Amino acid sequence: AVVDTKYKTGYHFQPPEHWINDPNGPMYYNGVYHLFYQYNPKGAVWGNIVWAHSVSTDMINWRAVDPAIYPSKPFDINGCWSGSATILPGNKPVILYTGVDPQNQQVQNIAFPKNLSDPDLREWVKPDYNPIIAPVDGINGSAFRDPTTAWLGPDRRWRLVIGTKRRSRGVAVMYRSKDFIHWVRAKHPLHSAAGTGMWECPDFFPVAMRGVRGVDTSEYNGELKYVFKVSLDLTRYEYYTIGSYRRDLDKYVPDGASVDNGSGLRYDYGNFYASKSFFDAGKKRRILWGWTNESDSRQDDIDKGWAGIQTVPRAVWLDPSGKQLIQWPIEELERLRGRLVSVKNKVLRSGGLVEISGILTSQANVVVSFEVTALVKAERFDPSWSDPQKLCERKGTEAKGGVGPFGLLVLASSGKEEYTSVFFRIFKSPTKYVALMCQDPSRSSVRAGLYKPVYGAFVDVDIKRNGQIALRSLIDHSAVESFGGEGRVCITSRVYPGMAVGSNAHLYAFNYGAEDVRILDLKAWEMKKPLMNGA
Ligand code: DQQ
Repeated sequence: AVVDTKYKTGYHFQPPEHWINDPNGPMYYNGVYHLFYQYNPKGAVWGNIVWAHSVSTDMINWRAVDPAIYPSKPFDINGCWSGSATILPGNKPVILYTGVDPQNQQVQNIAFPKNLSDPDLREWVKPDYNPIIAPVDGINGSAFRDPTTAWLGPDRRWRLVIGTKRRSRGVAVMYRSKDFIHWVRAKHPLHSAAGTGMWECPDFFPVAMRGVRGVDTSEYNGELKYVFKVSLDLTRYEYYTIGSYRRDLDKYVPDGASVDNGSGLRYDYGNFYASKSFFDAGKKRRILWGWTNESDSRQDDIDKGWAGIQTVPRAVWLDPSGKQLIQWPIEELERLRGRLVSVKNKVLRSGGLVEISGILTSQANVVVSFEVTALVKAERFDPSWSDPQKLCERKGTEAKGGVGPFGLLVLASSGKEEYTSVFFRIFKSPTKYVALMCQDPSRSSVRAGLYKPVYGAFVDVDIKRNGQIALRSLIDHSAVESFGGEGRVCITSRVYPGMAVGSNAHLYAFNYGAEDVRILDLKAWEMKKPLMNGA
């Protein structure tokens, strides 16, 4: 098949061709990172799903090996869907995944590496005693999938959860096992929430209360908080809460700092779904992978011969406030930084626009810190503005403000017919200042027929403290992955410029607010292309 490379990303994970979706079973084993993912070996639309498999020593350069798990037995003949890896004591990896059986029932299967001394763990064995967990006793067999990484309890029993629903209630049904093969359903789910619909790809893991260090899923001590995340197939958004894990009840209890439903906290307020984390025992950090779908049409995907990427792997840890997570691209990504341009201490006057030139900006990484010199002209924040995405829709790039919009225009054509904007606005409420971050692709392409949602989120920064707010954007041809407030808010978009392609893509810093803003420090690097699965 011929693959149209015009919009292919350079350093975001993807295979040379065809459809991909969820990241599966990410793990670290003997110095090698493994990423499996949902893959259609026959085309650029969802279907024929297998677990494709890639290996890496830095999570940036990837080598493709043969698919690890593919339909071959009754227990997975209609699809090998999402799942997770667990490293068992004695350093033995195992995979649990959802198989779709001849009756189209979703069942849970186990697979083991055939040869533990193969560093790539290329071959996986699916024992004939599969499935190991079936949808019985009232569980809906068409809504029963995506087993988590298992964790060990003080009673030496393993636990895992599987996403399901009861009517419109999302449920993380829990199972326990002594031997990892025989699983018994717990009377009570680990967690559930009314009105959210089906829970896909649940994830449950501990985070340290202080510091950036990651924690193994089975670790247990008094200094931990827990994160519970689900993907909602109704809205195609994810949300997470922070809480505690009541071992006595085997229940997760959210702290209540954010709401426990689809309007809650998100890892990414943009195009990001079916995410999964794992503990990197090599560098002692927790890593998050997420899938970013295309925003062009199904026919566009078929025509270009590929669809879907994974976001750049992000390290995740608890914000010192304890109320949310912080995410940051893994440090290994910085090895791809090439030519650099920088701007220091430059005032962006009201209405100002500065081009950042001298490098190729279609595959780049921009890091900028802005200083808001005065807040007097900040617009009043209306407390009824509870939905930041709507606020970003109403107050787009062009809408003049008091403090902001200021930020970046990326993948812009020289005449500004096309651009994607990433920006902040600062509002004043009676008690505090409110920072809004928006990513707006509505002018990203002159082409018709594209999905161009405006995304937004409030950034929990204290702008009054030193007037500073930071932005980092990973620009990669058709992907814009942005981190606001040092990783407090992430927003990923897919864009398909018609003109702002390759060396015709420009980068600008802008300020369309009434108040001046200063660029304290801006650095933009061209990004090199890593080895990407042979593409
Ligand atoms: N994708 C998989 C399912 C999962 C969904 C199938 C989430 O296991 O629930 O490709 O995107």
